[in-house]
Amino acid sequence: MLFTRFSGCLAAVAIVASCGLAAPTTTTISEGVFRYDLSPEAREHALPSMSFLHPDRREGEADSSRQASTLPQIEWRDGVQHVFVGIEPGTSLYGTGEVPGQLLRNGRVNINWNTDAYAYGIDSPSLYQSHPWVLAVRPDGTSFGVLADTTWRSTFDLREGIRIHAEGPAYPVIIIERDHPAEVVEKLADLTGTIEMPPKWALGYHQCRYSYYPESRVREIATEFRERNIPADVIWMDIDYMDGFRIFTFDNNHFPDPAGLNEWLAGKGFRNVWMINPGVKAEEGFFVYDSGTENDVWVKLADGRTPFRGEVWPGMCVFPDYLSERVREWWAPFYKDFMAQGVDGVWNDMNEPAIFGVESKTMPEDNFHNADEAFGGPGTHAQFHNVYGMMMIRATHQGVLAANPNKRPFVLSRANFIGGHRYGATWSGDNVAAWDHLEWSVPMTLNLGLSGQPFNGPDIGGFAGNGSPEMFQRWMGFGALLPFARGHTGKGNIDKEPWSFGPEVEATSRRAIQRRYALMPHIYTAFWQAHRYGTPVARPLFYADPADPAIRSEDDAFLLGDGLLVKCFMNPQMDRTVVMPRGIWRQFDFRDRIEGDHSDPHLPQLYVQDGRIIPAGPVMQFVDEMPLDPLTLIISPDEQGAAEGLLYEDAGDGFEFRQPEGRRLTRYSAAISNNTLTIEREDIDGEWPREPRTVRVILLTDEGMLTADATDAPSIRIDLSNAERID
Ligand code: NBV
Repeated sequence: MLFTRFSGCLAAVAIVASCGLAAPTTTTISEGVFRYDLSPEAREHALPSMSFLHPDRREGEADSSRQASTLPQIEWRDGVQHVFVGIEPGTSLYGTGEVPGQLLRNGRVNINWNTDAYAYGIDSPSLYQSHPWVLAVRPDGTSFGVLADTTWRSTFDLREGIRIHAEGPAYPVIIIERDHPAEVVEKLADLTGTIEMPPKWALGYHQCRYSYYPESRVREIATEFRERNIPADVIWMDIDYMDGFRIFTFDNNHFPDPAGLNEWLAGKGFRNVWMINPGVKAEEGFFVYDSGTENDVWVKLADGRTPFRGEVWPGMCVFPDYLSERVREWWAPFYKDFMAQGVDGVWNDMNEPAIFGVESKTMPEDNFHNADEAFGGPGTHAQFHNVYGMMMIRATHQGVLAANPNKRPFVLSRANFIGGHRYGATWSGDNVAAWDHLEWSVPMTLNLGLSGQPFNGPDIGGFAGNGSPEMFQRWMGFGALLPFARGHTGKGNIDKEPWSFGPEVEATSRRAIQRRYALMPHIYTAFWQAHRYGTPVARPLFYADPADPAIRSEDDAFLLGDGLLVKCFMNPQMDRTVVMPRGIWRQFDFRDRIEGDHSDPHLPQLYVQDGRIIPAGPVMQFVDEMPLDPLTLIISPDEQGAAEGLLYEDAGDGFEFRQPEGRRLTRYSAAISNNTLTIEREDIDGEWPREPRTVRVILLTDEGMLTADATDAPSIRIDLSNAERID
C-alpha cells in the first residue's frame, strides 16, 4: 500500500513511453523560461519540483516576448528519459554544480549522485552534491541554461552538445534564455531562490581541523590568532567533541563546559561552529535514539517498516527520514538546547548520507522514505538520495532559527541539491593537499556559483595529506578571497594554521587574510547581491565580457563582486599568464594598511575595472571589532574620469535589515575635472541611520595611487593637487 502513489507514477511513465519520439510538450512558464516534457501525460504525472522555491511556478503558464530558440529533443529509450540539446560551435558550457577540474565543462561527463568522495580526482564522476543544471554561453555572448528537474540519479554528458539522461520517471526540462549569462543565473535564482543574508561573521576567516581537541587546544588556537595579529572570526569543532560521536552530546572529559568555551571564545571576538551528523547511534538509553524510535522517524528498509541500520562514526546508526515534515519537526527542536550552549553555527557533515563498509558508500537504493505529499509522497532512496542532505539542512536551519529567532542562521553542509543553497553554505569536501586541487579551488567555486550556490569555498591547505609550505602559502594567498574562506585539514596531518609553516608563510597568510578584512565592505555588498539577485559572489572573468572568446576558459583568476579582479598565481612554476578581459583594469594593493602587501609574490594581484569604485575598510581582527571608519573608496576612473560603486550596510546580524530602517544601499559616483575629484553619495535603498565618518579616497591613476581624506557627505570635493601619493 505504501508504494501505491509511487508505482502509480511508474505506470504513468509506461504509458508515456509508448509516445516515443513525439515533439516535446512545451509550456512557457515565465518570460524566457520554457518547460519541456516528454508528452502531455508526462507533464501531468511529473513529480513535484524539489528545486524550485515555489514549486507551483513550474506548473503554470505565462506569456513571453522572447521566443524559445533552444529546442530540446526528448525521448524515452531503454526505460529512461533522454534529453538532447544541440549547441552551436563555440558554445561554452559551465555549471553542473560541484565538479572537479577546470571551469569549462565541454567534453566532461558527470553523474549527479551525492557521494562521499574522500580525496576525489579529476575523473571522479560524482562528488557530494547534485546540480542537474548546465549553463551555456554562445559565441555571441548570449546564453541559456538547462535544468533537468529531477532528484533521481542523472548523467550530464557534455562531450557532444548537452546529453542528459536520468533514472526514474519522466521529468520536466526547464530552459532559461537570456542575452547575458549573468541574467540566466539570476533567473535560475528567481526560480530556485537565493541564499539568506549570512551573518557578517560568517564572511570572516574560519579556522578548522579534524579535530581541535581537547578544548584547551581550541583556546590555544584562538589565542595564537590574536597574539599573532592574524584576523579570524570563527573556530570550528569537528566530531571529536562529541561523547562517542553521539550527536547533540559533548565529551565530558575533553569538552566539559561547551558553554564556557563558547563564552570564552566570544570574549576574544570569536564565533564557533560545531558539527552534527545525520547518523544517530542505535543505542537504547541515548536520548536522540530513544526519542526517534518512539516517534518512528527513521529511514526504513524496503519493507517500509524496519529501520535501516548502517555503520558510521558512532558504530551502528539509524538515520532520520528528513523527507517527512513530521521528522523535520522532530529534528529541529534538538537544536534548542544545543544552541543554548552559546553555539553560533552548525556544520552538517556525512549527509549524502555516507555509510561505512558498503561498496555503494550509502544506504540501499530500495530503502523507503515516507516523503511528504508535496515531494510526491513516499518513495525509494533512489528517488530521494540526492535531496537527503538538502532536507537535513532544511530541518537544521529551521531548528537553528527557532532556537535563536533574532539571529541569522549559519549552516554548512557537505551534501546538497540544486536549490539547497536556500538553507546553507557549502565547501568542496575532502580535497587533497596537491597542486591540482589547489588550482581547482577557483573553478569549483565558480561553477558552484553558476549553479546557484554562491557561498562556498575549498579546504584551504587541502584536507587529505600535508602538502608543502609553498603550497599552503599560495593556497592561502587567494583562498582567503574566496566566498567561504576556511583553513581545514584531516586527522593525522601536520598542523595547518597560518603560522605552522614558519614566519614567511605566516606573513603571507596574515596579509592574505588582512586583505579579506580590508575588502569586507565590498565582500558584504557582494553577498547582499547574492542574497537579493542570486549573483555569484565569485564570478568567472567572462562575466565582464561574455562575447570575448579569449576569456571563456580563464580560471586562474576570478571577479570578486562588481569590478574587482583577483589574478591568482596558483603555483610558483606557473608560466601561464592570465588572459585579462578587454578594457582598462588598474592594479592596486593595500600597501597603505598592510605591511609588505605590495611586494609579496605569493599573493594574487588585485585589479579594479575602469569606471568602478570598490568600498573598503580598516583591517581588523574580527568583523565586529570596529566601525567602518574610515570608509575607503578605491576609485578606478574611466576615460571620462567617472566611476561608481555600491556599498551595502546593515547591522551584520539579525533581521532588521528586512525593514528599510535596518539597511542602507549607497551609490558613490566619482567624476574628475580640472584636477578636482567630486564624489556624490546617493541613497538608493533603505534608511539605516549613517554615523558620521571619514571617507578615505584612493584614486588609481596611470601614475600611481593618490589618497585624501574627507568627511562622508552627500557631496565631497577633493582638490587633487593636495592629494598624497601612496608609495
Ligand atoms: O568529521 C571529520 C571529517 C571532516 O573533518 C571533513 O571535513 C568531512 O568532509 N569528515 C569528513 C569525516 C571523515 C573524513 C575522513
